[in-house]
Amino acid sequence: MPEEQASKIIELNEDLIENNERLADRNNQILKDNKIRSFDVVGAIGAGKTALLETISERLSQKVKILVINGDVATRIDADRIEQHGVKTIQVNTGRECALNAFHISQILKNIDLTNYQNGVLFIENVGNLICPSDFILGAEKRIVIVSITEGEWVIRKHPLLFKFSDIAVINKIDLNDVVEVNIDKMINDAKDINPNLKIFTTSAKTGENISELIEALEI
Ligand SMILES: Nc1nc2c(ncn2[C@@H]2O[C@H](COP(=O)(O)OP(=O)(O)OP(=O)(O)O)[C@@H](O)[C@H]2O)c(=O)[nH]1
Ligand SMILES: [Mg+2]
Repeated sequence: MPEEQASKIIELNEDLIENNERLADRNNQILKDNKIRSFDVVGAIGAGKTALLETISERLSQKVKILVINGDVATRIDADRIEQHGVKTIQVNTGRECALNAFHISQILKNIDLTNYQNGVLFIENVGNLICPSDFILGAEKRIVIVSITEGEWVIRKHPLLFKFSDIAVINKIDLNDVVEVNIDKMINDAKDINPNLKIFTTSAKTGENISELIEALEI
């Protein structure tokens, strides 16, 4: 590729990311002004993001109003799963894009009646992958990164960026460790090495192990 063309692509990417950050700041302000707590849930494909949000919704929906935005390439399977637990969901299909961006969220915030969610909580489940979401913040107050033991005990060390810029890390599917036999302590230490401020939870969405502790850390 000619050098000039390559530098234009880099500039365009920088513009996109800068523009995204500006929109994310605005989303953050709108959510704060409306007293809506917000969590950006990112993580590996199939790690259990929806399963954990189902359990959290089930346990919290009587206490607070919850809205879940689900990013998915093509379906509304996750949104339908979560709605069964008495919370409202909005599905965003990203098509060829591998992550949600701040524009998606800004459009939703513009088109819903935010007064319905005042003093409530917004969870945003991003498209499952550990790479793309690190480029696009959404404006949520906190970021939760979820992996599971079935991705292998190196998964955290191999994807440091999302762990560096998250507040809470979840290592899920610990009920399967009799079969998978990974060194969970090593995974925890990898996460701590990358980001000593991370709150780390080892959970099972299947048995409910440590879910109460995770919910407590959300301080809802
Ligand atoms: N045994 C076990 N299975 C789990 C656990 N959490 C999720 N699963 C299963 O793992 C599969 C994927 O879970 P999902 O909740 O769809 O994962 P996800 O991260 O939302 O997946 P994507 O949105 O497709 O990236 C489902 O079959 C879940 O039932 C867990 O803690 N233990
Ligand atoms: Mg999901």
